[in-house]
Amino acid sequence: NKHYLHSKWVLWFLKGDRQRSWEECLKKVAVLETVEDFWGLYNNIQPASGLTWGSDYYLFREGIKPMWEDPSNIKGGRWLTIIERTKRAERLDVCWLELMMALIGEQFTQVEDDICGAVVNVRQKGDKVALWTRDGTNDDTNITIGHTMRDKLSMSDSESLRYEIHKDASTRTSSIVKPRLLLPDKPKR
Ligand code: M7G
Repeated sequence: NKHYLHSKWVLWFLKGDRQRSWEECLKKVAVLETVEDFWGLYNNIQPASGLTWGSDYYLFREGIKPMWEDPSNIKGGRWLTIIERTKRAERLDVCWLELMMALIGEQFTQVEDDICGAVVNVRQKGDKVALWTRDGTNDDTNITIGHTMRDKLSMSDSESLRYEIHKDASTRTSSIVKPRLLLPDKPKR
């Protein structure tokens, strides 16, 4: 008596390795069809906080590769939150788990077709948790998604969420990408 997910999801893992190309480092771990598949996998892999620096997990809808170049991502972007170093122990694994559960539980109702997947980047300079959406110019939908993400991750007002267009990130010359959207919104005056 298994509990089938609304759609299939694929977990990918990337272990940073300067000797190889980014794409060569990206490996498919498992396809998830049921709730039981999800917990069976989750309980048997390292939590994000246990990975070495430069590693990533990606949870994407089956059929969408977790890269900017995929047709579903090419016009898209991401809601990004950077986990403060001092909050790592308390926030990193929780945020990543809550985001994965929101995805497989299709908690982004009405806008689920716009959700491509989620990413956690384990980085010494600050871990990142992000949600990738299909259309970077669809502000209304993306704001709805951003609010849901803030809610699912129980983000406080001091934790900011920024929406970046993948095209801007992939062609960046500096490490700073100007966000298209911000939550909480900048105070208006
Ligand atoms: P990152 O891992 O997203 O963040 O990107 P980081 O800067 O905090 O490590 C690091 C590098 O990985 C990028 O500059 C790209 O060279 C490569 N990379 C990351 N992503 C998500 C992609 C992608 O989708 N496609 C390609 N071709 N390269 C990527």
